[in-house]
Amino acid sequence: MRKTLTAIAAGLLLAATGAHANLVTNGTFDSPDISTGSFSTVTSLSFSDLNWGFYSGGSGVTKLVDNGGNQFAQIASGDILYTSFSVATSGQYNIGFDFQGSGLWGLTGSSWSPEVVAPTYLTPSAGWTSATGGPVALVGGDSYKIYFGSMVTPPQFYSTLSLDNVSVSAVTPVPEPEGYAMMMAGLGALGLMSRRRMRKAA
Ligand SMILES: [Ca+2]
Repeated sequence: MRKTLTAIAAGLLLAATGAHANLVTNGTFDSPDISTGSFSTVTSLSFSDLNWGFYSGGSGVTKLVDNGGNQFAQIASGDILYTSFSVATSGQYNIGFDFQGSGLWGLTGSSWSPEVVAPTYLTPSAGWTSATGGPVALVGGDSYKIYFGSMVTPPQFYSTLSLDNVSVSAVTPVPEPEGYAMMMAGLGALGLMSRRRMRKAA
C-alpha cells in the first residue's frame, strides 16, 4: 500500500512540474531528418518545418549538417538564424546551447524597448563547447526571439558558427495550473486514504 501511494505521489509531482520544458522548438535541428552524412542549405529548407528563420547577410552558405545521425546548423559568416518562442509564465529563464566556431547570440522581446538588446559575443572555440546565458527575466504572455550570428571580425576569427541543442527553460519549474490542480486533488485523496487507514487501525 505504501509503495502504491509513493508511486501515485511521484506521478502527481511529475505531472505538476511540466514547466521545466524547453520553450524552443527544434533547438536540436534534428527535424526534418536529412540523409545521414549529408548537408542541406538552410535556404533550401522550409522554415516552417525547421521552426527557424534566416537572414542572409554574407556570401557563405548556411547549412543543416548531419554528423552521424546528429544534425546541427552551420551558420555562414554574416548570416543570422533565429527562432521565436512565447512565455506562459513570468520568471527567470536560462539559455543553453552548444557551439563551435565564432559569432554572437542575443534576444529580442516584443515588449522590450529597445526591442533588441546588445548581443553577447562568444569566445571563439575550435571544438564543440557548451554555453549558457541568463538568467534573464521574461514576461508571461510575451513573445521573444533568440538569434545567432556568425562573424569573422577579429577576434571572432572562424568563418562559421555551428550550433546545436538550443534551449530556453525556467530556472525554477513552476507548476502549470492543470498540473497544480491535479496535484492538490491527488494530495487530498492521499490524505483521505491515510485517515481511513488510521481509523481502521484504531
Ligand atoms: Ca542536433
